[in-house]
Amino acid sequence: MADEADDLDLSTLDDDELVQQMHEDLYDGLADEILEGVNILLERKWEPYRVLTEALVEGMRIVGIDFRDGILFVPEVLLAANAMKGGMVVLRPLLAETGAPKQGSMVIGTVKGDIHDIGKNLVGMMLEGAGFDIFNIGINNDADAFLEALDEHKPDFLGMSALLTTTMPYMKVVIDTMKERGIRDDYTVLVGGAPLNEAFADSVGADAYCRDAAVAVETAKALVIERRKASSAAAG
Ligand code: B1M
Repeated sequence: MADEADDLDLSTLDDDELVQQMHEDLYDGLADEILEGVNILLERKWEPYRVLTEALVEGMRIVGIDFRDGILFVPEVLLAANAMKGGMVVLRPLLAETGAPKQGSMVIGTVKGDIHDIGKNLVGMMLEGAGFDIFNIGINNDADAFLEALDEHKPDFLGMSALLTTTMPYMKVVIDTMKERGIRDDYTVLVGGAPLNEAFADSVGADAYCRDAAVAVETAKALVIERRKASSAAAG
């Protein structure tokens, strides 16, 4: 497939064909082609968010199905992830450039034992675009790393990501450690990741579960408004 893709002039494809081709190129881990496809769609006046969701996230969903079914393996999925990240580098400043008024700040990271970071980075990018300052502390964070980042940046929100059923319980360890140190109520805790749901978020003591990056933005904005109302009511 790589050879065919080498010969193909992506700019000759119509939008649907191009997006379809990008799903195939992502599957094949072709970073240069993904970059080119992203740039072509942007030149065709696609909104950055549409490029992200329809071309990249959808492509990665397809990769995920074949990974689950044992058709793709870790090295191939890593190549796909790297190709996706290359596209995200182009989209990031565009998503962040909305001129949205400052809303608040978030420390965000993936929990201990988990190295998945695409979704977490995407959430960070979308929140930046919505006016949040983001302190992205990366992957494989233990409770001390999260708490150190909270102490350093004093954000409004803590965001935690987990993609594995084996790592998601670690969110409770982080929240319990915050309780032990008497700082739980200083932050609003949002959690997300493919295997999570609302009930899980409740069970670990998070303030909200965010299904995807768009929901993370809506949730964080709504909670900022709620918090402002509560503090102006308290001030009388
Ligand atoms: Co992994 N992996 N992986 N993997 N991988 C999954 C998660 C899996 C579902 C694949 C499958 O079987 N179908 C499966 C988990 C099964 C389970 O536990 N239920 C799995 C597995 C098993 C593994 C390994 C154990 C494989 C192995 O080694 N045998 C291994 C574990 C490594 C580790 O972490 N210790 C592993 C490794 C890898 C790669 C390194 C190859 C690569 C990661 C590269 C990287 O991230 N830099 C990888 C990838 C790419 C995937 C899939 C294919 C794609 C994940 C992704 O990036 N999705 C994934 C299959 C899938 O999810 N369909 C899979 C795109 C992204 C935009 O979506 O991350 O869901 P997502 O993020 C969304 C929402 O979930 C939400 O918003 C995001 C944007 O809309 N969200 C948040 C996420 N975090 C949030 C935080 C928030 C709010 C919302 O905070 C406020």
